[in-house]
Amino acid sequence: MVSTSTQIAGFAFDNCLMNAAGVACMTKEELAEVKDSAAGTFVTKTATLEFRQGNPEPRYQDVPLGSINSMGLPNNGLDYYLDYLLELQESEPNRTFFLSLVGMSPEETHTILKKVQASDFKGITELNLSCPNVPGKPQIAYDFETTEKILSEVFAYFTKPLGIKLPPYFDIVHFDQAAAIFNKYPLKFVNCVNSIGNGLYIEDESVVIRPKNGFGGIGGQYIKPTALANVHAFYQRLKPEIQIIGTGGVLTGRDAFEHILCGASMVQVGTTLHKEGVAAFERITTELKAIMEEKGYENLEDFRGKLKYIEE
Ligand code: RRO
Repeated sequence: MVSTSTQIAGFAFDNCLMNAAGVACMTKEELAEVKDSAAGTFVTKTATLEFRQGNPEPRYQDVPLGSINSMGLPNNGLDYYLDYLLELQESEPNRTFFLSLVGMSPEETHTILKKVQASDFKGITELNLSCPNVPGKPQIAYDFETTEKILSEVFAYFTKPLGIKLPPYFDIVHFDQAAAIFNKYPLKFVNCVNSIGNGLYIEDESVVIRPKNGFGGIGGQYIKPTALANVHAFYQRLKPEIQIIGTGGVLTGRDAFEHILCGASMVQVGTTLHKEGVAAFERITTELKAIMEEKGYENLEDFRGKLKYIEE
């Protein structure tokens, strides 16, 4: 019997596939649909302290090789997601879910994390350090000084399981510098990667999304090689207590297999989930299990991180 079960931060999940934050997770209804699908768990849309309308539409476009978005952090506010997660803790006490969040400023991030710390929330928190789409707000994790300051302040009071969502990095020195910072803190995971920020997609003579004159985060097939490189670079550099969640370009079981081979303990599906709906989880799981069966792997530990190099 082949199993795709996994663990993150000591919590067990019966499948390693889940949604990527931003897709199918804005409302309780969408979250319930992911929860009741073949996915192992869900993560909420990144929550800010208060409700946000986000950027003007059109702000998300599926395109043949992926997607482009400039949503601008629309969400229902922390309490909406936290209340739902607290309800689920009662009705589904044997499952663990992820809460994604970030403030519009470091101060707001601390206010939010202190509320989560003070609540009865027993799940996993993902701090989004990589939103590319709020005009005037740079992607936090491209600024190593600010990132380190936030993490050092957060771990002075936050004791619940916490991981971070990262933007893609493109330079070996940046992998080294980022990993050296993350290794100083009791992070449970890093999630690689958010969308590749500020791409431009053109149809005929026009952009396809309204905000920022068409600039937006790129997801889907375009980004798999970058995502795999980030997963593996951090798998090689981070202390073993910090697990990796792999996100980016997962259309098939083969894509999920490659993320795990690069070191991922959980694999998230964004653009494909948007295109195909929650049926994608069952299809990708079936495809992943078929690959594992053919190779004689019974569980993810049999091949996680075991990417082969060409010697000499
Ligand atoms: O809401 C968004 O525009 C958005 C966010 Br917060 C993010 O982290 N990644 C992304 O592609 N879009």
